[in-house]
Amino acid sequence: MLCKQRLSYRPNIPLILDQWDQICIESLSTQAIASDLQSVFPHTHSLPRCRAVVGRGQKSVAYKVGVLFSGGPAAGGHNVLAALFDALQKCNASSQLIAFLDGASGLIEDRTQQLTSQMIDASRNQGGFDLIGSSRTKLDKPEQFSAALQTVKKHALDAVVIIGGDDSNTNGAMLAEYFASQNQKTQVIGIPKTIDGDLRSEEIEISFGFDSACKTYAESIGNIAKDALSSKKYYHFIKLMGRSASHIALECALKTRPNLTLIGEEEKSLFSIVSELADLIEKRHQIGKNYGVVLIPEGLVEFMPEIKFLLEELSSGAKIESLSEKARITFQEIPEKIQQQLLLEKDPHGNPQVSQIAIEQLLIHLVKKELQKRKFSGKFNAQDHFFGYEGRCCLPTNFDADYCYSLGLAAALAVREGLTGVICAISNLKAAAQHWEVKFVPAVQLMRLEKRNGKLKPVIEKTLVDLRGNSFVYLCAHRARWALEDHYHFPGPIQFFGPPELTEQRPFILERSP
Ligand code: FBP
Repeated sequence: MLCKQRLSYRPNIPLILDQWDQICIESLSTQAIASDLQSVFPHTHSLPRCRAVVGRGQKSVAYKVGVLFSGGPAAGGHNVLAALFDALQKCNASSQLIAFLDGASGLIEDRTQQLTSQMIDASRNQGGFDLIGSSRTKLDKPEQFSAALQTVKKHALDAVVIIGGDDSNTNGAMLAEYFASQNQKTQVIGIPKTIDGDLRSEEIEISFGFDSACKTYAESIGNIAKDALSSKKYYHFIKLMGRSASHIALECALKTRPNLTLIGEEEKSLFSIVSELADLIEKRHQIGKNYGVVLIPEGLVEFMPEIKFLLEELSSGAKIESLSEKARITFQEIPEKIQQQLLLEKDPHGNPQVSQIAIEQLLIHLVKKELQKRKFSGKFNAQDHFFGYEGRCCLPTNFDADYCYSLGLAAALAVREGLTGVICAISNLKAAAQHWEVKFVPAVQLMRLEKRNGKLKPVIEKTLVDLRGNSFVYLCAHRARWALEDHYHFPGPIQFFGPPELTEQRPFILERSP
């Protein structure tokens, strides 16, 4: 019933995008990029940043645009498709929106589906990427680029819109460069998607999906905190998705105020974290509390120096028998099941599969051992949880529904104005949607060379938690109190209808502090 109701929600959009025939693009600055990147992007390294302003733009004609989702789902993706579809139709009723099925593999294997108004209408404001599917296919082999070129030529596409995170927009930048090098006019336009919140820049204030995912997790964390407070018998160790960056854990911490939130970027060692947890449990026991809530970002493993060192040795091909003494000591402390998870292959983009590593269980195991060593006389019963997949395909919040629709319109504008190699950015997101601004950032300006699978590759740099930023500073200022005095917040479910203070709440990551 709710899904059906949501079909008729009309997203709020920036005023500027409402004046379709009176918008044009104004170039802002061109930022010089590092010389090692210039040689990788000889045709696209000097694109300017730009923004939409009132003025006379290009004449709208009929366009043929390809679109694909890439990477993990994030709530709101279908609204990007809906807005693209609507805007292209507005340009000319014979425009076509062609979906590449299952992500970039659909592009290189020429698996397509023309999107119709019935398909679009049935997916407005709905979660998931199921209308056209997604994948983590990495574009880096010459034969993949030439296959993509054949596909866009065959379908005579004016543009390809890639809806994805840092790795997918890296794909986009490479594709834009390749098409330019082949004198192929097809534009490549990116949309910032990922629940992780780590694809950011001055103009890209947040990626879509982050708000819906954090609100979904925060509801469950609040419920668990209420259970902890009611039953008073468990410590809940909750791992949260987010890859390397701890944005999701930090955002959920500010929403729910658990007893302890670990932030990967603090780079604490595994054994100091175990000791901190054991201290917390002892102190709470002394005041009669044998329960609590702990948030753990999944990317913590990548920051703990001992595990980082171990992962580096393992990924450089070292066999268990030939690990250095330092790495072996860490490895031996880890239960066998988790040792196996550390040995998992990296994803196609060279990222460790941190969502598959049960760091929450490892911490429970080591804390138990530590408490035994300390001859702890209280009770320590722990429950482990992992919140990840359930937050990626929920119904988008009003914010994500509006934001995604606006991003889709911005992509259509980029098509009309002939931009390529850019990521669409909607900024001033703290304000009401009417006041949002529309900008375009060349993807290469967010890139650097990074070691992936042992080789230097051009990639969009992940934005990590800023340890001097207001959100983290706020957490630091309050964590000692939250540790012992139970200040849990219980946010409850996402609200779609009702007063704006319930339905329009922005993520703290935008507000900067609660
Ligand atoms: P994207 O970067 O593609 O948006 O994916 C985000 C994410 O949900 C991470 O938080 C998580 O580590 C990963 O996907 C899980 O990947 P998979 O879906 O392949 O298990």
